[in-house]
Amino acid sequence: MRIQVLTIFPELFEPFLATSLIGKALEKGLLDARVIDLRDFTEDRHRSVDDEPYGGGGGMVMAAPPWIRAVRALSEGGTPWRVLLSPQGRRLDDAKVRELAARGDLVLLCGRYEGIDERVLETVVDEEVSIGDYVLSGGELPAMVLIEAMSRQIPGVVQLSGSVENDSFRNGLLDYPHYTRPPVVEGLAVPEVLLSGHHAEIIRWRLRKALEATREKRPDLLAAARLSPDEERELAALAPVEEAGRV
Ligand code: 4FV
Repeated sequence: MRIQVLTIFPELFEPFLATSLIGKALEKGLLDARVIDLRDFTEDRHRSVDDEPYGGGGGMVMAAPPWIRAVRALSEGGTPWRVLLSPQGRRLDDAKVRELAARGDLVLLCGRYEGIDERVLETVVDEEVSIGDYVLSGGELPAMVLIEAMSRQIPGVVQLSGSVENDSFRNGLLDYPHYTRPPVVEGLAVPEVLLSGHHAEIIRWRLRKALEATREKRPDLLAAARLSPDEERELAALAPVEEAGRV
């Protein structure tokens, strides 16, 4: 997977690309990520990237020419999928992460200021993606969120952290609860079944807990989840909602 990031703050990505899973994935060549300074594509001696908005209204807008020059330069010899991180974009979710990861060659545009001149979107952007309905000061953190989420789709990357490949949302459900030593914390014990060694029982308990958590916290996900007959059976066997909460 090749990811080229365009930003006016390349230094923001250094620790992120040098740490943990992403760092190992880059080391092992499982991921090819480069960060390019947009100012390298300016032509004035102040290397300026922003200007006054036509129509007034305060704030500054990022000018189109540096972006168009930069994206075209990064697209030479290939047809990378060009994604602008912006609140106007399609909300990022597990399905969108997989779809973008499957493209394998991406250019991520990280805006700043009030936004980017619309003619950049009309000329060198294939898609806008949002990480959530709130306004940040830049597209850099959303780009990191997307890079981290996509890198977990690369075969062999998740294993680099010794964790297993069963992320939440994979089957459309939230995760089951996790426990580790010590066996008792604040008087709270670990569920017996997890100490039983009965793997089939443990798997069934974890499915029930994932279904319960999803039903309680994200009923929207449960409605959209494609459950197997066995999962449907377990869901039906769960205590009715109002009872479930009662201790
Ligand atoms: C954002 C988001 C986001 C908007 C103006 C950068 C900022 C500034 N990007 N999901 N939410 N971007 O708030 O992706 O240029």
